[in-house]
Amino acid sequence: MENRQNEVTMDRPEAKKVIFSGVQPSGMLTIGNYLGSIKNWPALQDDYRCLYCVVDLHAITVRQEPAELRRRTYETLALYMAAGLDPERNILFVQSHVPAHAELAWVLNCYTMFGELSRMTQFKDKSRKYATNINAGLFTYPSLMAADILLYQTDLVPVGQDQMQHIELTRDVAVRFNQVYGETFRIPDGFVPKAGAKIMSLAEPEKKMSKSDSNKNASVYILDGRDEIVRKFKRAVTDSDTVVCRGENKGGINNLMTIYAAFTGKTDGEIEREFEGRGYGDFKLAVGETVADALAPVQERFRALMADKGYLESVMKDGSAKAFAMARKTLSKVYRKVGFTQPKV
Ligand code: ATP
Ligand code: LTN
Repeated sequence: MENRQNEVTMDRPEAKKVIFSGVQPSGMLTIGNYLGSIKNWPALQDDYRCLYCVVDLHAITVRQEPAELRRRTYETLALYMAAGLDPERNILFVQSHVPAHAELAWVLNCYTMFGELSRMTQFKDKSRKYATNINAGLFTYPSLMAADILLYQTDLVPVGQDQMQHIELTRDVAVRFNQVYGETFRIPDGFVPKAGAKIMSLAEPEKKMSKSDSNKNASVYILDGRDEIVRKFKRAVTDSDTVVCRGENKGGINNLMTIYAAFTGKTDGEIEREFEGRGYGDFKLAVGETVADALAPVQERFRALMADKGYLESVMKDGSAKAFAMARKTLSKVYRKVGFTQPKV
């Protein structure tokens, strides 16, 4: 969808469109995260200016164990690269290393309405899940996400389906700010992958697969071993039917078909024909083995990267310097527009 606001030329020196996305280092990444986000990113690295962030500020909206958060921040960055993102062709960085994210988030908080934030599905879900820790950060999470995106004059935000509501809010806040102060932010579009936009839990197929699910059999993690992956798919909840095809009340099979299609590129018709006359058992085994085969090379690259912390830190440092250079232009424009003093020394 083109939007008219962006037809107004905005001062951006780069010819390429900008892509921004992020993942929270809040747990071990699942195949939901993989199929909904990082697997799709390497294909974009030549045609767009891409920034991928490990959003650690977002992660602390839920209580984290400090040592684990630190380790997962390295792991998430390593997984970005293991999935195929080249740090020379993408800006890979950690959110807390670029203070402009928190600074712009504060300003945007003052242009985001209580009612808008109250309607966010993720906030409602997480308030239920973490009922003893419904903190202000969990509530204003979308303003920080809007800051992430708007700082870089982003055109496109590749995400899983669950994040589209936050992108809509980002657009609304950006339009509101532009209406008051004149063109300041580019209005971004979300973009959801064709296959794998919403992978469901293997244990409760009506719920999305999530890296912070307490039931470890519900999610397949990118770093699970082969036997573990095959075992989890064997145990996946299905239904009492026997035919491998999509259908209402067949949430489990629909999900397995989505996963199989996303990893093999096969259509539903092809999958149905492949498993005609064979039961769910054969299908589950095939899905498990396919996923394990596809993840093996990612895991190997991940292990090599994690063995070299020095290299990961150099990528973080280089990425945050590049991100900061872009972010400060937008932040200083915003500060000027809202009326903050900016003395020239
Ligand atoms: P948490 O459980 O900690 O909230 P999460 O697993 O939902 O985490 P995020 O870090 O919030 O993961 O999301 C990272 C990216 O992965 C986002 O683009 C999100 O849309 C995508 N994503 C997350 N879960 C799924 C899923 N089940 N299917 C497809 N995409 C997903
Ligand atoms: N909220 C997102 C993670 C995220 C993000 C972003 C995604 C934080 N900032 C900016 C895209 C663009 C999530 O996946 N839960």
